[in-house]
Amino acid sequence: MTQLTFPENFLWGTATSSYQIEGAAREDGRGPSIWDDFCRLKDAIQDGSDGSVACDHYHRYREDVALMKALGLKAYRFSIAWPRVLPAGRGAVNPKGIGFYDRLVDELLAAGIRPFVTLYHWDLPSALNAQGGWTNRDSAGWFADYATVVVRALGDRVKDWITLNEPWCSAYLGYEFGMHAPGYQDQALASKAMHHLLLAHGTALQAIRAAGDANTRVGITLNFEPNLPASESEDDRRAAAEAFDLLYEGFAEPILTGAYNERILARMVGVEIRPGDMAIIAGRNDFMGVNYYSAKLISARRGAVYDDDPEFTRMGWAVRPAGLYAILMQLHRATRGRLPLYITENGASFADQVTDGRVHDERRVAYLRAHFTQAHRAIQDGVDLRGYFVWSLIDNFEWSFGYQQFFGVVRVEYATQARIIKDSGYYLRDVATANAVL
Ligand code: IFM
Repeated sequence: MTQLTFPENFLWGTATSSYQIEGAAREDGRGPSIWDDFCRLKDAIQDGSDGSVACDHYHRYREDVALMKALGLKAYRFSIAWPRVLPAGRGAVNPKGIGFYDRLVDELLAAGIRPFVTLYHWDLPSALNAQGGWTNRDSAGWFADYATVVVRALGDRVKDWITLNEPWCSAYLGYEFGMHAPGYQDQALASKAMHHLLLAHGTALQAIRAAGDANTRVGITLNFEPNLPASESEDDRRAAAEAFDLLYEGFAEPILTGAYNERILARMVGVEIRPGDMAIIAGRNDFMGVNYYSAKLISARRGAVYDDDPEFTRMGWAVRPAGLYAILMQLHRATRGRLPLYITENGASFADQVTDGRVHDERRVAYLRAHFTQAHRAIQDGVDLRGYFVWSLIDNFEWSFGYQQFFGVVRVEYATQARIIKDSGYYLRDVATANAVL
């Protein structure tokens, strides 16, 4: 059997985010975030939980870094809680807040693990939400100022920065569908949030470069759900190519081309796009982060097809590894291969069982193997893919699903906070060590 080997220096890692794992929500001067507020709303979270304790990573980060080291991982993507650093969102810096990330970065570097830091993974300070949050155009400046504070504090050791995680979720789940914080249901608010998030990304690109050094690299992480043809027929292929894709057209396209297309402009309500905005949004990125979990199947005759799949995860997402190859190739073509890519999230939630102290999560292992294989195929076809971060290092707070979804390659026993490496964790260790799909 031919071994599918990845390029030398390919980075294998895992990803997490602050609100989902840290806990310590009221400790050491952390200010409240929109997720603290949202979790208190009736029925907002399926199991009535919140992230106030989560995986207690704030106190157990050394143990978690040791786990990554034991798994042979060379990179870790985590996010900074804005309200830990700037409790009111702007103004006074909380030294204890930045101190936590300072220690975390040192711990990672001592373990030989390269930090990839996301500046915004959804925990907006409540004080800024009171001023309109992302619907306020000033949010771009607030975000750039916050980014400057963090890069000045950590930029001597952190070289890889991600501005925003999945701005589609912040804008649409947060402001139009009401499923995420701050929980609004208003198309105009979502349109404004979308434009301001993109503007915040572009403004922060400049701020991060100004605060960093010549080795600073900065990009954005977007989530994708590409359209795949339901069959190889010409009609289905055309239908898939022509079908609307808000995730790509609304976010990747303006960043890569500096323009919103007609379909996006037609959906925007009440947004003021000022001269110069699009040039800021299309500022130079050093890389793009790709979050991939599933794809849409499009049939010319039936439209979007939901019932043809062999397998769904516990989230109800169809397992479609070919979509990962498709989006990597689409981005490769759109950037003429000039923009390095990282898979900044990919993984699956399944119901795990502990048997004699082990978690035999063979479905997650199969999911990862199938997706690693597609990533390898894309590299063979010319994609400049530099690394792969599995979502997630540990089971954690899955937003409106609470603690009922399990994405970790390490299980968390929430009653004791004990960590148990799942078979998928050992599999990832073996893949990372061999630098090949096994
Ligand atoms: O847990 C989330 C993460 O915060 C963002 N991307 C998708 C993951 C799974 O839903």
